[in-house]
Amino acid sequence: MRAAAGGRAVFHLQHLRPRPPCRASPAPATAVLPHSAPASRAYHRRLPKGFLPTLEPGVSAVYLCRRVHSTTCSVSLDGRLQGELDGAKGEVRKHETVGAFQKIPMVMPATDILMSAQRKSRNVPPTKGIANIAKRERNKGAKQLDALMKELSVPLRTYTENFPKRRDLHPYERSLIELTFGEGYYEQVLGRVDALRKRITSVGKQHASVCAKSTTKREAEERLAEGKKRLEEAFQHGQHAIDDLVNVAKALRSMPVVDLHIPTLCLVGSPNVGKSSLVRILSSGKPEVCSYPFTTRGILMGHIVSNHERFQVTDTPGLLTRHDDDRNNIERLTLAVLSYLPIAVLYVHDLSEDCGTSVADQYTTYKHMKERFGDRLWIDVISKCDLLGKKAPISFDDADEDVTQYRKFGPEGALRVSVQSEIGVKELKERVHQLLTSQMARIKADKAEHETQEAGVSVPWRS
Ligand SMILES: Nc1nc2c(ncn2[C@@H]2O[C@H](COP(=O)(O)OP(=O)(O)OP(=O)(O)O)[C@@H](O)[C@H]2O)c(=O)[nH]1
Ligand SMILES: [Mg+2]
Repeated sequence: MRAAAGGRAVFHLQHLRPRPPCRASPAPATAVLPHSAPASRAYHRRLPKGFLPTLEPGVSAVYLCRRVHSTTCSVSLDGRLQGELDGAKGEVRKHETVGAFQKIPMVMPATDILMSAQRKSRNVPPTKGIANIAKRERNKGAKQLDALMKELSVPLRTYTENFPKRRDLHPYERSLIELTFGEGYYEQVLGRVDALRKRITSVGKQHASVCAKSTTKREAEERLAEGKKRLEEAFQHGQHAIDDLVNVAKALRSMPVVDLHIPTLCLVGSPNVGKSSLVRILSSGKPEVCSYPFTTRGILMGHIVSNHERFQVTDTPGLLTRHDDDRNNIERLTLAVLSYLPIAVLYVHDLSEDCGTSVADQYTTYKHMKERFGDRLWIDVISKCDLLGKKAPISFDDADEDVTQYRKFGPEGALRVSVQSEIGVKELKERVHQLLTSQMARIKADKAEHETQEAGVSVPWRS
């Protein structure tokens, strides 16, 4: 069931309504956290309950990041859609970039920050030339407390300043944050880190000032010890916020990176229809393939390299037949890809119903997706065609003539493919290549149009 090829996805921008994390999904999101190593378990220990891994199990985050690290680029989004997104806030940003998660700072674990701060502050000497013992001691105490306060608070300031603000992120990355951690969690963690920084600064200043007023050597020593104790207590009291930030940073850094300038093929369809099996034969991506729905619970990027051309392929979680408002966060990841990235769609239909979703339900979901994202370049694939016609014919009494047609032939122009029997695979690869080449042309045209607009030159054929 495994093979290789490559592809890319391009995304468009449409409305994706934010919702709090849904726990009524077919299985708890936390049940499929990537990797089972103890380190991995520790890493996820403090992630929020609604945490949803966007990285496929078994896929190396490091591999993905290293591979596409240099692909961060700027992209101009469709003006209307970007306007829709930003209009409400009165902000109009014409340029959006992806790749912010690969630039977030490394966060030191709280215990390391504390140990380093204690070591450095301990070695701070008094100002040279103070002959009076009491004055020298209080000078040293105040300086050491000031140093401890700074060593504890400066890293926290660096984090809060250098983690991207959600409003500055590409809409795709914004939705990844929301769907992965749950609404507001990211800001909440950064807020707690900032609150800790303020508390440390306040406690440190207060005790340094008290120490500086000591009248004897002994008093200065006692006030220094007391100040250190209070600072350490304040830090330890709030250090969970830093540990949470460590986990947020790790999760964000391991998210698959997409290059918006490379054509991307996005596989979409109901659960268990064979999307991941197709990703395996089309690209370098190796998503898990299993005989139950929602095997794929996150976004996975694979690549196709052919004749010096590079394409991206993204596997997505299956879509159930229901209203978008009722979708769980796993399904919403698929909508985020479709909504915000410039992708071409490969829609997978399983007319054998081996997937467990009826043909009628698959048709309903397909129609909805086609209405919503029909402006994308698109291929329909009927999967598992080795299973078609194997069962004794059953007469269906479809209420809708369109469903009857769909049951027999699938959507117009659909390709019949079987990964298992290798039927239609060559033709599929050719069609995918054509599609992605057309997508490349679209990307170039959009880029040229954007550059023309940037230069302030009117485009006569568009006016
Ligand atoms: N007979 C047959 N089975 C297939 C074919 N392609 C995939 N399958 C089987 O269908 C099941 C689902 O395949 P996946 O590729 O995991 O399907 P998916 O759409 O990615 O599933 P989710 O990620 O759960 O939405 C697996 O048991 C596959 O072995 C095919 O061409 N023929
Ligand atoms: Mg899958």
